[in-house]
Amino acid sequence: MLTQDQIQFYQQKGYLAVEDVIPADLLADLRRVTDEFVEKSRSVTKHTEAFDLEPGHTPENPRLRRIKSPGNQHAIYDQAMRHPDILDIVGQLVGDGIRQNGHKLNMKYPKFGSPVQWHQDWAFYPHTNDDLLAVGIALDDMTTENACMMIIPGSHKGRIYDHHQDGAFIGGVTEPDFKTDGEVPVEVKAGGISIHHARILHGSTLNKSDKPRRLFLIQYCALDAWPILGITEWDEFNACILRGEPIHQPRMTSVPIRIPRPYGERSGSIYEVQSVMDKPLYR
Ligand SMILES: O=C(O)CCC(=O)C(=O)O
Repeated sequence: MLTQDQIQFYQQKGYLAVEDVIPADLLADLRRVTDEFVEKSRSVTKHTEAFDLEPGHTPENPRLRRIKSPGNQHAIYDQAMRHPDILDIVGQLVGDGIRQNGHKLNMKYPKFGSPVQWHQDWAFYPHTNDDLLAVGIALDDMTTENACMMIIPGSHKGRIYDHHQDGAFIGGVTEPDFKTDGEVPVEVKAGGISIHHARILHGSTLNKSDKPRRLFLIQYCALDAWPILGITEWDEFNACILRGEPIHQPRMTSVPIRIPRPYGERSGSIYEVQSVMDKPLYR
């Protein structure tokens, strides 16, 4: 559980790192299974439903950049996503009823792991209220050296930046005067977790170090935070509830939104969507 100081830090700054959350045996399983998925990625040459590949991926030299929705692909990820210690922490920040609204495992291999351009998750999925956050389970030590996430503290209380270029949503901040003043690294050791608010500005650079950086990111939200863009499948929506029962009354609060439409020419993972940015900050 979080202390009152940690809760206050998250509320003020919009992020938090918590060490020693994942038990050693679960961490070892997550790493082992992730290595198995990297092995499996040798058999594909293009992005699939399950895999997003780095440029230069080959069967001899697999460069898996992301496992998409890993909880649907292996029980160990599902177990981690539902870990009671994580849900207790999330519950302290968004309330007792919890739904997951997406998850992925981002990998940055030594010397080339792709950057993620500055963005706000909220720009991808605005909701009726902003009790939404992402937890990152650190499979490796996350440091500035191996391209941990960078965030701008307090930016979760500010406006929503434009993520459109030539009228199309491209998943990264496109405003010409955008500056990353005051950015800080979210460093956490393997087995710890990072937490960031859905509205906070964040990104990460290329991994130029000789150390891997694997982060299992899970988006959690309050049960009564509903997607502005609508619910496609009612049963699927409710199957994502991790704590609590289905409800019919979302909570509306006064939150700034921009609608991520129309989508740009690239669909798929954030790496793909952002790949058309004219002026990416990270190269
Ligand atoms: O892996 C990272 O550094 C950040 C990823 C991220 O923000 C995302 O995938 O939405």
